[in-house]
Amino acid sequence: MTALAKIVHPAPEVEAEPELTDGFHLVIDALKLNGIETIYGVPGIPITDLGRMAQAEGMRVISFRHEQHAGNAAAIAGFLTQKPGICLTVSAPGFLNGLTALANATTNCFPMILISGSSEREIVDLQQGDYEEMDQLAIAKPLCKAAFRVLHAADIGIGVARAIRAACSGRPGGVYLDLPAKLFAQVMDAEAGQKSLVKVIDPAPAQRPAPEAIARALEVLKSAKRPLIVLGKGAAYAQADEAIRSLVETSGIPYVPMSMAKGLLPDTHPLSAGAARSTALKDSDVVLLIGARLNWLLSHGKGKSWGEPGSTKFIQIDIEPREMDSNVEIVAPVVGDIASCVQALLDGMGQGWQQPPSDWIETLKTKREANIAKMAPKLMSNASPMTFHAALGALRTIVKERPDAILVNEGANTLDLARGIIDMYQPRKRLDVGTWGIMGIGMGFAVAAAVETGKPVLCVEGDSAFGFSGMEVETICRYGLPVCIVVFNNNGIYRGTDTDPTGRDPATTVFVQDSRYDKMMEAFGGVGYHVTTPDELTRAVNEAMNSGRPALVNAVIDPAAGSESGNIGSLNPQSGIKKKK
Ligand code: ADP
Ligand code: TZD
Ligand code: MG
Repeated sequence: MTALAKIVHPAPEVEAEPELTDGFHLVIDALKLNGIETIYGVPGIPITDLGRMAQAEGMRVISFRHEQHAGNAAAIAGFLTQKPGICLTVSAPGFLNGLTALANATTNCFPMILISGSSEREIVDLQQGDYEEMDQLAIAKPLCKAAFRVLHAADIGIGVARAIRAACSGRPGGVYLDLPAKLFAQVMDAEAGQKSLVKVIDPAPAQRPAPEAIARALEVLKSAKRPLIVLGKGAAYAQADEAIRSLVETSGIPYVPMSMAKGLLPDTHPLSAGAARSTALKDSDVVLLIGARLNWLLSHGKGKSWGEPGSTKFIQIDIEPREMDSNVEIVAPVVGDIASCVQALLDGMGQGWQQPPSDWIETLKTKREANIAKMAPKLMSNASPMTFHAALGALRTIVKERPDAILVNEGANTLDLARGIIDMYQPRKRLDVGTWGIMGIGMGFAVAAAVETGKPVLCVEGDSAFGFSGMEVETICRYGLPVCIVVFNNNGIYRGTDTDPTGRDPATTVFVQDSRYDKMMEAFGGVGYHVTTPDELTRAVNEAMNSGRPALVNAVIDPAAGSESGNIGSLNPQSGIKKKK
């Protein structure tokens, strides 16, 4: 055929159909492009297909029984990985269920994104009573770090990028992303869609401290006779583990870890003053806070937990400038990211650094050894029913033998005593109730810990605490996760011995006596154990953790052993009315 013939008789051209994409796929593509591989959520209108499609596209989609636990899972995934954990919910009620977790994540400085489907704007804004109608964006705004809504498919890429950057940069926190139902079905050209996506470059940029701030901090630190480092969960989050260890060891300054910073250096480290916490806080003259706020957990940096007013000088490393002077004067604020700040301090110490006076180190060592010796016999009792101490003594040995297991812990006595008794050996292995002291994080944290790290998880749960998220044992069984739950069953909140003075009802703090939480696990195919002595507890937990299968150990604890509110009973208001004799 000649070229001319071609022109004269052109083959009929078939218009190629442009390839299309839609809101569903763009959300999934945007998350995947940013390295987000897991979604925690509960399905329903309008996001059921989003979950299905995400799964089909290779994402891990973990479905829960209640959004609060999916949200808690997302929050702790954020803490563990520095990537925002994603929680996906339906509108109004599902959104509200997830919102508690979003607010808690923000309070704890964990990066998380709550993505909720929402009803039609036109109807919501005219309050015409749509299915699950609620102005979710407005409600979320005051409870999280940032809140965004996307109305056009072409803006999904930017919306997801903004959410990621807001969650991770500076002080991490919770972000709400509102996706109205109509958005998911919007169609656009696939190529244009791909181009609209944004891969967030450097979502948490290093924030290097000013050299003057480092010099000032070192001056104050050098002047100290009784210096102390306090490590908070910000230090654990920062993943600057080697630099932090180096700072402690090079400076020779003793340290106290806050609850979730335990294990950043092993609790058995010679410079750990964890077991001499009261003395360390009270008698220190210079305190270097690293990723720890002077909130209620540190008695606001004043009062009877600390020395005379003005006798303690504070240096604070934090990424959030407004944290400085929040409770007491910070004489040397060091604003920046922990990795950079700690490294700068280390560099500034150089060769000529003087170790702290040895009498201070000795004082803390003596106190620590005395406290440990005083505790030791309590941990060894083999009495039945068990005391908290005896049961925790058994678990302490198990964690020592399995230092890479993740410990999830909530309750009152079960929390406060476990924090003191169970030594941690590795960073980010202790996950607990955090800044709010919130009950209900247990099963959500356990699921995400197992999913994100692949490590075995040991949950030590008060019987009340467990009840807040207990239904998620089905989730744990459904995904076959290596989670061993130990319920410290003392028949109630703090104690199981209260009575209703009128004799009519059970007391407000007690539960059904001698409940068998182990049967809940058996209901879903996991293994249940019922134990009454530390030896039985040890055997059961070891067997469960060796199997790698879901298990629940119902550990019978003396109902009279606990104290009101664990270690924080003093925060309870007391009635001003004197009881009649
Ligand atoms: P804890 O309860 O363990 O005392 P807090 O939650 O009170 O810890 O404090 C954590 C602090 O760490 C927050 O003030 C937060 O701004 C800060 N933070 C979190 N990540 C970083 C980081 N990468 N660099 C600096 N500060 C950080
Ligand atoms: N609700 C929420 C969401 N958080 C809370 N902290 C509380 C209620 C109040 N609360 C505590 O602070 S501890 C606790 C509650 C209900 C339970 C303590 O009982 P437990 O632990 O069985 O978990 P112990 O070992 O019996 O003390
Ligand atoms: Mg209890």
